[in-house]
Amino acid sequence: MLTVYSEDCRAHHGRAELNEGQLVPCFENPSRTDMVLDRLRAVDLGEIVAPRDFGEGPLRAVHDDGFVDFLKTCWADWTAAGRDWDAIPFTFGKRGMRNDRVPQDIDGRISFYGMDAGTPITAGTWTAATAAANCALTATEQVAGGLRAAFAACRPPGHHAAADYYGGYCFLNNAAIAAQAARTNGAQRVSILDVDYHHGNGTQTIFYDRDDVQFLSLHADPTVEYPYFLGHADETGAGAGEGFNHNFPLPWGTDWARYEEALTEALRRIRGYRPDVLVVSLGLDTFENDPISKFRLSSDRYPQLGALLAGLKVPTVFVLEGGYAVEALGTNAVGVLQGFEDA
Ligand code: 6XA
Ligand code: ZN
Repeated sequence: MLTVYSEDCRAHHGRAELNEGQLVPCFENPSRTDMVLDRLRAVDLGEIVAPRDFGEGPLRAVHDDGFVDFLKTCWADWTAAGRDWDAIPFTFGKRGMRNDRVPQDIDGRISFYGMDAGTPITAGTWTAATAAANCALTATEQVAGGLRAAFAACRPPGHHAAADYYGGYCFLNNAAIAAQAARTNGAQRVSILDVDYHHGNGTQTIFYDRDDVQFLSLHADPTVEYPYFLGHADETGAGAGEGFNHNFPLPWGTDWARYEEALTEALRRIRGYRPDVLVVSLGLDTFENDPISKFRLSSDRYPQLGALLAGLKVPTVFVLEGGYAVEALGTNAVGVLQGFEDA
C-alpha cells in the first residue's frame, strides 16, 4: 500500500496539555508517526512518498476563512504579545453568550476558535497541520487515480476540528478535507468511517446537513468521554443530511465482540449508501493499553478490522487520527493496513 508522509508533520510539538487538572507532556507528539514509519519500513508495506502541495483552496473548501487565517497567524500574534511558550486558550464561550463577534485580542481570539486546553499551538503548528492535510489530499488523489487504497501517515490529527474551531489535538480536519476533495474531483458519494476511540465531532459537524458525504463513527459514549458535547446516537443529520449521520456510542470497556457488532452494522449502512470512495479516520486509541482511552481491543484485532474494511470493495483512503500507546502504534496501524491488503 502506498503511504504518504511528510517530515513537516514533525514541526508541531506542544510542550504540555491540561489533563486531569495538571499540565502533562503532550500525548500527541512526533514520536507517534516516527513509530508508524518505522513499522511501515520494517514490514516493507510499500512505497512511502512525500505529499504534493495543494495550497489553501482545499482547506478553505471545508474551513471558514476567518478560522484558517487565525490558525495561520496565531503564533505570530501570540509571540507579538510577548509570549515564547505554547498558545493555549483559557476561557470558552458558554450558553447565552455572543458568538457573532470575534474578539480582537489574541487571548480572546484563541478562546473563540479553541475548543479545549489540551491542544497547544506552537511555532510549527501551521506547517505541520498543512503538511498533514496535504498528505490526506495526496493519498486521495492517488486513490482517485486508480489505487485501491492509500495511507496518509499524518499528524496532527484532524477529526475534532470543525469548520471554525480546533481542539482535541486537531487543527485542520484532514479526513473532511480529503472527502471534500474527492467530491470536488468527481466522486458522487463519499463515506467517512471514523474508528477512532473519540467521536469525530468536527467531521460530523462539517457534513451534518449534506447527503453527498455519509458520516459514521464508532466511539466511546460522550456521556462519559471526550468530546462530551456531541456523538450521541440520536444525531442523525439535518435537512438534506437527515439519515446520513450515524453514531455508534459504546461503553467504556468495549471489547472486540461488542465493537465488531457495531462495526458490522456500520459496514451494512456503508454498503447501502454505495459510496465511490471511503475515507477511514484511522484512530488506534481503541487499543487496550492506550493511556487516555478505555476500550479493550488487542493488537491481533487490527488486521481483522482491516480485512472487514476491505470487504466493502470500495477505493479507500486511510487517514491517521489518534493512538497514544506509542510502542504499539506502529504495529496496530500497520496491522489494519496489512489486514486490508491480505483480505
Ligand atoms: C482530551 C482528549 C483529546 C482526545 C484526542 C483524541 N484530553 N481524539 O485522540 O481522537
Ligand atoms: Zn482519539
